[in-house]
Order: sequence, then structure tokens, then C-alpha cells
Amino acid sequence: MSITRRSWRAIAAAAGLALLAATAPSAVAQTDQQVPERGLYHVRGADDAAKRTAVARTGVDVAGTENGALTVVANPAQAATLRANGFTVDQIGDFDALLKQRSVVPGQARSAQADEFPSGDEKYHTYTETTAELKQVVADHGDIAQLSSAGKSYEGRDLNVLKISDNAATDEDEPEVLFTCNQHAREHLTTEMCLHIAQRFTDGYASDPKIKEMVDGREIYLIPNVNPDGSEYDISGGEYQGWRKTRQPVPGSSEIGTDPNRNWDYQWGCCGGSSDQPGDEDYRGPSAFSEPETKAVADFISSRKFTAHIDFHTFSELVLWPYGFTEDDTAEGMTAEEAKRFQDVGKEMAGTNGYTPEQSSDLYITDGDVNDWAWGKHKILSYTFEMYPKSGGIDGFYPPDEQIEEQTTRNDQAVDILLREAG
Ligand code: LU0
Ligand code: CA
Ligand code: CA
Ligand code: CA
Ligand code: ZN
Repeated sequence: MSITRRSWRAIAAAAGLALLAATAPSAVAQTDQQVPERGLYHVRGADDAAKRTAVARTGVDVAGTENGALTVVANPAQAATLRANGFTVDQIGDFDALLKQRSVVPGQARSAQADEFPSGDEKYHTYTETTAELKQVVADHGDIAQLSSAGKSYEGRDLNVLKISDNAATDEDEPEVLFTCNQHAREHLTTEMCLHIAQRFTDGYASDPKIKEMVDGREIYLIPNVNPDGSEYDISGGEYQGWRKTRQPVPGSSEIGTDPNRNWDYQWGCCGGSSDQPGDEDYRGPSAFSEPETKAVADFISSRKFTAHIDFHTFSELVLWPYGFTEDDTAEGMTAEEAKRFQDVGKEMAGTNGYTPEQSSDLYITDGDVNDWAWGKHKILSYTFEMYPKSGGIDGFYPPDEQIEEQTTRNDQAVDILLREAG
């Protein structure tokens, strides 16, 4: 029996979750009688890509790594399957209890209606605040910034697109670069990353000759919220919800939401890198581009001529490149020379931010992700950055807002390298 009988407080302390350990009430202590519907587990024995893929294939939500173990969110049946498959599975907490712990500052609980981050994290931008910020950028820098929409989310929110270039209103013959953020709802630090890029290239334009050169020589496009319904849902009720997917109901099912990063129409569902079970966190959707968000962003990308792209995620501090659907370095549409370019540029970028560079499938197999589609369909030099922190449990998705500046600025040089490579 591998479910531990130690108290939650002791386990959290052992796992290095100092803050949670200090504040977790004994009410959430785990016993064999309390197997939570959404449990947070450490999975040991998944020490290569094939084994991590095997873990992901059970439908669990792989959050990251911690102390040499994979951190996953799983229901009781999934935890049992993992054990039956020979993995060592230690329950480290009740996911929902942990989220509550992370969200609520005693005495400062928010009203259920508030469109705002939990107390103490207000520096993060809600969708409304992000939109206002983008409008402000255009109001302040109308000559070099233009706001448009790639379409609407399922719930009707605009998928904001900010263009930054000299003569922003004119489609000039300059290399086009794309940054996308917040495909996954709870990865809020990524929205801040897109906003930081917007601010840096506009506020710095008049005073910094290097910024001016980059802005004048490129057309830079930013989509800060690819999944705005999901990110708003994630902060609804004044508490973090731990939500990853979109918010469109799955036809013929009681489940809501599809993993947008398994929904792209390139080798969709090909290779066991996504799930066909609507309740799973990596559910690929009933068909490729079933989600209005991925469809609209894909149509937008196809309407332009992007040469380079970063899709920002959290967490684990990784620079990832395609393909995700195969462990092979080369495949149809990826020559050895092209693979080497991905590796060289990926390693150069990682050299500036201290992330670990690797092919996406070195983490685990994914199919239908944005990088595979962007490269496979359009030959866009397309990377995923998994941002701060390097390791963690569920708290890894919710770093305190004090981290925003340091963790977004950390990618400045990597962003500049991508702009250079777009030329
Ligand atoms: O979509 C994902 O599973 C990503 C990793 C892939 C881009 C290879 N990890 S995340 O969901 O934890 N951001
Ligand atoms: Ca704070
Ligand atoms: Ca221009
Ligand atoms: Ca152009
Ligand atoms: Zn993600």
C-alpha cells in the first residue's frame, strides 16, 4: 500500500512546499479513507520519455516534476491504474483543498462575483484588465501598435491580437513573428509574458535604439489570451480552480472543455499523445479544431506569413521544439538540417534564460499541439516555452504576483533571438 499515512503537513514540508506546510490545516490530513476525487500525487519510476508518456496516457494531469517525481492530478481510478502499471504513487494532498489554501488569504475572501485574482495576486491581469492594457498601449503608441481580433471564444470574448511594428496600420514586407500566451487556462504567468513583450517594445521604442531596430524591421504579433474563457473560469468564485481546458461543452457528454494544445489539425490524435475521453485533462476534442479558439487562431496564423513563434506555457523552465508526436528527431517534414536548426536556436535561447532545451517528445508524446501544426503546416520556427517555476506541485501554476517582473524579463534575450531568427 503506497498511500502514505503521514500527515499532510509533514508531507508538504518534506516536499518543500513550505508555505502550504505552514498553513495547511490538519483537516486536510490524508488517510486511506479519504481518497479525493482530484488528488495530487507524486509518481515515481517515470524516469524516461516513454514512461512519462505511459503516465500521461492514463489521462492524469501531469503538472511537472518535484524532487525527482512527476506531480500529477488524478482521480482514484487513474491512481489505481498507475499503480497497476507498476509506478510508485504517493498521495500528497487533496487538489481542491490545496487550491483553496493557495487562494484564500484569511479574512480577505473575495465575493463570488468578483472578476479579479485571489487576494494578494491582483497584479495578474484578468481578461478585462488585459484588454484595457492593450487598448492603453495603442492609445499611447498608435503609430507602432494596432489592436484587432482573431475571432471570438466560445463564450464570445474577443481573441485579442496586438501588432507592433513601424507603420503598424500598413502591411509591410517585414518578417512576421508571433507570440501566443494562455492556451492553458491556469497558466496566468504567460499572459503577463505577452503583456511584458508588448510594453517592452512600445515603451522602449523612443529611447532604446536596439528596440527601435527590432520593431522597425519586424511585424510582431501577440495574442495574450488564446483561452480567455478558461482563464476567467480559473479565477471565478474568488478562488483558483486549477482549470486547464477550454469551456465549450463536449457534445454528447456531461463534460466541459477540451485541451486546446491537443486540438490542432496536424497528426491530430495520431500517436497516443492525447485522450479521447472527454473528462481527461488532455482530451483532444471531438474533432481537430473543434474549439472556436484554436480554429480562429489557426485561421489567423494561416492568413499571414509568420516565420517564427513562441507559445508560452508554465511550468518546468523548458524550451521545447517539434515534433511532439514522435520521439524521432526527424520525420516527414523535418529534415536533419531543420531539426538541427531547432536545436541550435533552442539551445541558444535556453542559454539566456537558464531553461532546459529539448525536443518536445523528450518530455512526453503529445499530438495535436500548436508547434507540430505551425511547423508541419506552415514551416514556422515554432517553440514552446515552459516558464517558471522549474518544479512544483499545484502551486507551480500559481506563483505569487511578485514573480511576474523577474520571470517575464528573464525571457527578453530569448525573445530577441527569436526576432533575429525570423529574418
Ligand atoms: O501541452 C502540454 O502538455 C505542455 C507541453 C507540450 C507543449 C509538450 N505542458 S503543460 O500543459 O504543462 N503547459
Ligand atoms: Ca502578492
Ligand atoms: Ca512595419
Ligand atoms: Ca507584412
Ligand atoms: Zn500549458
